[in-house]
Amino acid sequence: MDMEKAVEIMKNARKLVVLTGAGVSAESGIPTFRGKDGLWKNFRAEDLATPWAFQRDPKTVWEWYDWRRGIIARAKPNPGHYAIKELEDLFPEFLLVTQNVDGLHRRAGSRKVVEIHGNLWRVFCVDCGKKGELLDVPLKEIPPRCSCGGLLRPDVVWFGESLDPALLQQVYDALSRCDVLLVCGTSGVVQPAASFPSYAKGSGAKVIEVNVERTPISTVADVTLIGKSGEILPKIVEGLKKVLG
Ligand code: BJW
Ligand code: ZN
Repeated sequence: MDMEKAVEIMKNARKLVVLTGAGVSAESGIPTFRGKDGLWKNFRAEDLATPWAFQRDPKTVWEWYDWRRGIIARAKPNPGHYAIKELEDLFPEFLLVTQNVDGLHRRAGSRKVVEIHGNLWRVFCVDCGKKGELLDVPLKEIPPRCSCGGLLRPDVVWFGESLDPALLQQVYDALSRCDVLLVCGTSGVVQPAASFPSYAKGSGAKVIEVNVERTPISTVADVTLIGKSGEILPKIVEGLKKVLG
């Protein structure tokens, strides 16, 4: 029923925005932040993903990233990632906005991707600002250092930090133009992404949500499909291909 409604909404759309969160990578074996296995050594994301935690204890913060980088390096994109890549090919105007820093969407072939919280394979130096990639798994030294001697940090957005204004502008432009926003695997509690669904809705878009449980976004969504994104998203693509011929 709900699946048919979702396909019905999407088949008439030309401009699609997809917003993803950690739930989309859960079936690749990557722990979500607020799930039961999201805790690392009893720290919550809110304890580690902050500039203050890094200033106080860069070693612990980097140990957390080293652990996550190990899991992500061994992980593979799942059917949910591949279905989103297929949606990119089905819609004339498309943007994938991801909160995930794991890079799995690109590994699945997605190209029109905006990583609003950064990418955990990129780093920058807190002293000289030099940017680069750091691919060692595990890291050779913790915390890693720049050639200038300064501390390197992951090129991600922590709590209390601003998102890249140019990227955000691109996202709001897409949200205000889109016919449909498809929201997958996010708890909808971290701003500003948590407000994207109501922003899109306010600009006239339909909102479809895919999650294993209801979230604050469900009250805004026109349809909430309850289930795993790796199972639901391929069904949406299949349903769309059928009606689009
Ligand atoms: C499945 C599934 C399956 C599982 N299939 N689904 C306004 C009001 C109040 C506070 C603020 C506000 N504006 C800003 C703030 C402060 C703060 C904030 O939002 N705090 C809240 C917690 C209250 N926001 C910020 O600081 C942001 N900056 C900002 O707004 O700058 C301006 C400003 C600053 C300060 C004050 C005011 C303005 C920056 C936020 C950066 C978030 N960074 C992190 C870490 C990134 C780096 C890293 O990964 O290491 O981003 S935190 C973490 O949460 C990560 C995620 O991207 C983000 C969202 O989590 P996500 O993806 O939703 O994951 P989960 O685990 O929460 O949910 C998983 C979901 O999947 C669940 O719903 C499951 O059910 C589902 N699921 N399996 C489908 N198989
Ligand atoms: Zn440096």
